[in-house]
Amino acid sequence: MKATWIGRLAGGITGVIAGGAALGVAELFAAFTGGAQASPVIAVGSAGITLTPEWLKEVAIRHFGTNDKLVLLISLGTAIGVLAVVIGIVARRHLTAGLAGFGALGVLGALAAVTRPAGGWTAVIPSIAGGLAGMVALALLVRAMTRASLAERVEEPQGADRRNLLLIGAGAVVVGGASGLGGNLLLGRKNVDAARKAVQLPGPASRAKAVPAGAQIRVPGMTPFVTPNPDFYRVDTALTLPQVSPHDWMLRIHGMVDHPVELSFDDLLKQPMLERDITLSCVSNQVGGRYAGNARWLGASLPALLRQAGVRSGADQVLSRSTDGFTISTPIETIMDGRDSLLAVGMNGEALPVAHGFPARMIVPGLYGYVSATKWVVDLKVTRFATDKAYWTKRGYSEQAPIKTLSRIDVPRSFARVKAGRVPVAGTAWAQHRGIDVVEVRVDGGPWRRAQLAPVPGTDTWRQWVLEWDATPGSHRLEVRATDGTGAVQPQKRVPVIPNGATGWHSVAVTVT
Ligand SMILES: Nc1nc2c(c(=O)[nH]1)N[C@H]1C(S)=C(S)[C@@H](COP(=O)(O)O)O[C@H]1N2
Ligand SMILES: [Mo]
Repeated sequence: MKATWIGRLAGGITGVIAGGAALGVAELFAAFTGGAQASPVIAVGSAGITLTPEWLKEVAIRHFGTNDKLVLLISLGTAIGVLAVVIGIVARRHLTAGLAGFGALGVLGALAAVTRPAGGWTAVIPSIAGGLAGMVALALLVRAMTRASLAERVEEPQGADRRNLLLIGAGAVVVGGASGLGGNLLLGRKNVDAARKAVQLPGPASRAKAVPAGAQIRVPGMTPFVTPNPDFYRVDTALTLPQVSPHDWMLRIHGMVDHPVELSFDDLLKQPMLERDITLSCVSNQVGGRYAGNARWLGASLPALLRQAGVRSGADQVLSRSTDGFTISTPIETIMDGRDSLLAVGMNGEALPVAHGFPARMIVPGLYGYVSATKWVVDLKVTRFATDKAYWTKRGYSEQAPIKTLSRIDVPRSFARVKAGRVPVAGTAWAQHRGIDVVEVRVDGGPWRRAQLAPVPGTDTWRQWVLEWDATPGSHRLEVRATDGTGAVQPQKRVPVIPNGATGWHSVAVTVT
């Protein structure tokens, strides 16, 4: 009885060691072929993201925020660990079945890698190599283990067999660890951090309007008017950040155009640069949510680039594509209607952070990110909505998606305890490109009172507001609603994020003592 448990434990350990060797070797091969996207765990994770049903993705984004990928990787790691233990236990009695297990995992990784939009056929190599390494390690370990335990039974001098088993085990650990570390280092060298630091952004041909002094409401805990880059929300389908060197970067503008354009990063920097304050927000943002940020962008005029290419009549869509194959469809009419649509290279005075699309991304004020803000963009196809669909519009989201009016109470926070007396209630409201004209607050369903609005540089950013409240002891519910520049009041009706953005009034409950 005890012996079988020890045997199983040993089997589990061999499985984990062989699995570790497999992953390590795969990582090393990934450094030479296919890159990080082809390493099996990343490839399977990315395939998982693509295959995940929308409702689940929605839940993931909502609950894990930008950590959704970390959660996915940890779950995948755990699943692989459990599978490796099972394979190791099975392999003690049925080596062929164990080998088939690692073979199947290798094939799964290879399939996932080669079906990624950016995966060429070489993307199968890391998973295949890893699978083979796992099989070799497993076979050697199981054979050595069998010999060592046979020796135990016939009570021969067993030192040699034991030593042999330990040596093979240690060897597999060293090979797996070293190739994993080495692969990781080599992949790390492909990071574009150094190239990004070396980028010298040109000065703007057209400066942003000065942000008025009072744009920032001075209330403790209030959201900053300009979101610092490290705090800017991040939403994308990329499991590892695309590392796009500005030296290799090329933008193609093609499709229904008179003169297809090819632009290097240097060419792009030679275009007249516009500097603009624009608030970006995500269609997945819930009422009261944090998937919105405001930055000072620097970029070339997208309409000017499209005019250089000469958009043919009949075209109504720009289908933009990032290096990792993700696509976004944007109405040409919106891009060209006079708003400051940008091919951005700078964010708050520095080159775009890698997480926000280095070296270049689109920004169109007034449209949700999923129909306008392609990061790591390399391709603009001028086309028709009738011909081409994009990543999210294939998955049930709307093609036309102007940002809906939202307002949010930032202080006091929900469930805060405040002292009775004058309490500043402050927050943020946005209706990009239409602007915010009125913000109203009411307490416990009472009459609406107009908040004081902070000045803004234009209609493309969010707007802060504040209202002094005479707080009386007890529990109270504060509600907010905004009116946009067209006179439309933010709808009270709660609608979900799918298919074109949530609506509803934000409220917080506070206790006054
Ligand atoms: N390449 C790429 N670009 C993308 C996305 C993506 O998944 N991949 N997501 C879009 C969505 S849904 C949003 S809301 C914005 C978010 O931009 P941020 O991460 O810089 O805030 O990027 C857009 N651009
Ligand atoms: Mo988004």
